[in-house]
Amino acid sequence: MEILCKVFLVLLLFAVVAPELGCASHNVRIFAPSLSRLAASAASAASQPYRTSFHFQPPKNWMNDPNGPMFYNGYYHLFYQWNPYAAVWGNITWGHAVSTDMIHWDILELALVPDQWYDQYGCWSGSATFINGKPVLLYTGWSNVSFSRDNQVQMQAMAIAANYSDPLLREWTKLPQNPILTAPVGINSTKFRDPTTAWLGEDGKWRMIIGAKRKHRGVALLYRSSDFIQWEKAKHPLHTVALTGMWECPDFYPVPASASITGLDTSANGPHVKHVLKVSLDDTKHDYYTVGTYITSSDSFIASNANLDAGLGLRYDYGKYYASKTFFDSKKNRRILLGWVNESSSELADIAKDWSSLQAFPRIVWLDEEDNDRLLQWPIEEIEMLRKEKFSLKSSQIDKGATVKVEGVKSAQLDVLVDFELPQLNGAEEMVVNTNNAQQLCSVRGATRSGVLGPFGLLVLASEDLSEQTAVFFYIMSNGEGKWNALICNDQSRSTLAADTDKTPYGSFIPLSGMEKTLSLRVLVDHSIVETFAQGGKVCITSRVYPTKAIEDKAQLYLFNNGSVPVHLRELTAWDMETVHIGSI
Ligand code: DQQ
Repeated sequence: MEILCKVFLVLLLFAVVAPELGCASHNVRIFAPSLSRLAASAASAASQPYRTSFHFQPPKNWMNDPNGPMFYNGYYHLFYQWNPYAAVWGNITWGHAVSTDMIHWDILELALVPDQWYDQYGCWSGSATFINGKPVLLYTGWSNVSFSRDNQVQMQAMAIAANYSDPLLREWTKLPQNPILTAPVGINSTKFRDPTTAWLGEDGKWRMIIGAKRKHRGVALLYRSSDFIQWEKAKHPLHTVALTGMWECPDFYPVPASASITGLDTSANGPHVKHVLKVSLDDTKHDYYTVGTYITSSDSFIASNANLDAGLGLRYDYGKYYASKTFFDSKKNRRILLGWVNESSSELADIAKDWSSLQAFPRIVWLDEEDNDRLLQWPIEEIEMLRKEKFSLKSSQIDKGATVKVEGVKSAQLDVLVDFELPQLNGAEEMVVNTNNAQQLCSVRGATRSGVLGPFGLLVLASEDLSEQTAVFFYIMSNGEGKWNALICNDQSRSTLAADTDKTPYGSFIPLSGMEKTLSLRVLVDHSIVETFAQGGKVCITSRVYPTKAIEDKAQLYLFNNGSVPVHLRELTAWDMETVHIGSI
């Protein structure tokens, strides 16, 4: 009977993920916690000041990477690495939530749990691929080879939906052929994980990449398959960069070379297409992306600018943001980026509050037409449905040392947009600028120190007496050779009076041509997260903060300028935001 069942499953996959599956018994849910228990803990968490109002987070426990995001049959699906037992990493399953707008999420049963020999220690990260319109999941199983945790191995496995006519795709069935891949010769079996969404080549074969490392070289191993079950390793990896360490959660996708905001399906290619390779560096826990060309004849990727190659150049986000993943949203023809935002508090604090980590607010991602090596990111437009009361300030001058309160704002959940008129750049302080010293400069120069053209910007989650404040600010610098950069910082060094949190400021540079008329900021504030989108999304910075006084309706918003040159505010608009409740269906 079992053999018949296996044969049946294979035939169904070849028939391209058939709508009705008879053998769903492989997915034994050995430890799905009951939804009523989750709902009860959500209710008791409502009094917690650091739970967010419009960022996705499960009712309790630990969460990390987003997995297999997709749009299918009217629903967005978000899977995520989740520990059903504790607010620390471990026992990793695939949590599953669905939404019609990526704002209002309902949590379903766990999609994948460690119940097979090849994933007994955890169902690690992976992705979703559509085969003839039906999604299948690839993930990494963590197990051992000799019944000892000392012999850990990572293997790739696959699951298909038990019933494709269920738009919620509640139940997933692991293939009897699993594991479909084990580590190849020359790759340490503990450094072989996180299969990407697959794409179709011109030869009709599927391709996917898997993160790995060789010595200290980051590697994106390339595999090809005709049937999605038998995978063959290509002789050469898709890409590799020396000294970047283990590449986790790679992502590889096309973007229109025209810099159109319209997204492309993952298999799209051609002369009007560029490709993006993203790698998550295990050593530093940062996500780096590179724009380049996918050369189909050699199945390889070349960075447009070698200095910005994978792991060396640009990051999606210069704060807390890791293991991100994109997907093509066929509902609105856009590419959506999701990322894991860890805590900055201690593990003990996480255990005490009974949860850890958020998903960043979903972003749309596309090529920057002013600088084709760079991507732009922006919160999805659906956020606007949450805007309530609006506060505005128009055209005013912010003098040296001034702190201007945005009257009426008393909220820890805000969407803030602000445009500053770019001041005369002559006179900007001279500074040696390189990609590595921005964060350091944010600490050294700080929001409170006096400068010339800056620091100026916003104070969010600020208490009335300003003893707690998270500064988001610009600081303009010259390289002494007629070129300028805007240093952009999230400075959480004064974000809380509490000890025991990491308050290191984060930052990056935005190159300025001198022709820009404005410097702009968009900041999403949500109780314990501050997400900054600077200059139309050229640079993003995400921070976690834990104010003790500036909470709920005690949280205020200010503009400030600590530079000697007055700054002109063109316009500020801030909205108080609706609270979204995460449900279960
Ligand atoms: N998280 C997963 C791994 C991945 C890492 C385990 C990245 O698959 O490499 O929870 O955060």
